[in-house]
Amino acid sequence: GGPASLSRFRGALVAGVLGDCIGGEFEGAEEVPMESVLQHLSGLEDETKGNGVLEYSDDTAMTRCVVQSLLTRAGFDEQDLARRFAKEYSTSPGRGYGNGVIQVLKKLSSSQLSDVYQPARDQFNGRGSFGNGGAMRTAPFALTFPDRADVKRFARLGAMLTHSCSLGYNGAILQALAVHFSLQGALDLPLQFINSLIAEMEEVEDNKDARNDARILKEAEKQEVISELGNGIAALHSVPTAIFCVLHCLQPREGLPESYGGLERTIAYSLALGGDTDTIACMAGAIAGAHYGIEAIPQSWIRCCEGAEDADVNAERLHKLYHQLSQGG
Ligand code: F2R
Ligand code: MG
Ligand code: MG
Repeated sequence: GGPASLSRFRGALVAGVLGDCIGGEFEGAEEVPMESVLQHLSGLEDETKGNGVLEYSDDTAMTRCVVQSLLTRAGFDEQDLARRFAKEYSTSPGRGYGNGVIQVLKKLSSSQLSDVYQPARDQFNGRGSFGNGGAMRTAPFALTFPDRADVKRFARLGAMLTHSCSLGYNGAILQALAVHFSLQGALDLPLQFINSLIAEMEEVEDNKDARNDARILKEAEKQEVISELGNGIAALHSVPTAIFCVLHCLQPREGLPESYGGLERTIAYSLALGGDTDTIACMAGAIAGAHYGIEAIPQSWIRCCEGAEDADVNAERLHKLYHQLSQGG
């Protein structure tokens, strides 16, 4: 499809869900042989192997909250989104949330709360979270707002409800911009795509907070979080990885079946990296889906992932809202 076509919207939202559901199998594994990935993926095509439904995790649970909030409010509303995050967590706490963010979600459900951004600011002794939880749920901002300044502004605010460290919310901006550019067809010229992202992020990070937080991460790295960072739970160590997966898989790759198209290659490659596989595949899936469109996604994968059909229906609604907003309506 052309820039901002319905197919790209559906591709982005559905492939994000698939990345999460399919990637959950390997989350936290240090090493994932490509053979295991291909076996897992071919199992999805063979319903007789009885994979059943692959459940989505926090990545999709929170993305769904963002989608529902944007659609219901016809734009960004931090109070509404905070309420939805809190309600979703209290209804289904077992979706594999990050250990820190659980405290924020519990505080967000308090009726006494006067500032919805405060619980996030209190995280990690006031430093805020640098996890990739803001980035993993940010694609709907790119699928709602045609204007790039709005994508950046609302991706940032949406992430800051749980991630007040600049590394966390800037990771969300980077991921949203990657989906935004991909939606416009920018991956047809990969070098230009990367240069556009770099130029945007240089502007976003040209401030004291961003420079200071980069030092905090270095300090934290030396201490206790080194293993998590190695597993890619930090936005800084997973959003660029997701973008790399998409770029790397634009061409056929050795070790991946020739029958695979670019989207299947991207998901398979993301999983084979190990570490935070559900989240990296979710983010790479959203970018790749915005590039290749819904037609590139195997039907058999859609059938076995919880929430994939809902995402398809919601993509159509977001597509409508996006085009209304682009006409100033
Ligand atoms: N959490 C997971 N997977 C691991 C286990 C799942 C669960 N316990 C189970 O077994 O079912 N996956 C999901 O979490 C990631 C997104 O996390 P998010 O939302 O960013 O959470 P949080 O807690 O804010 O940050 C994650 C961890 O990063 C470290 N960290 C962050 N900021 C820090 C700081 N300023 N100083 C030190 N450490 C910091 C902490 O270890 C946090 O717990 C996704 O992978 C999602 O799929
Ligand atoms: Mg998850
Ligand atoms: Mg994860």
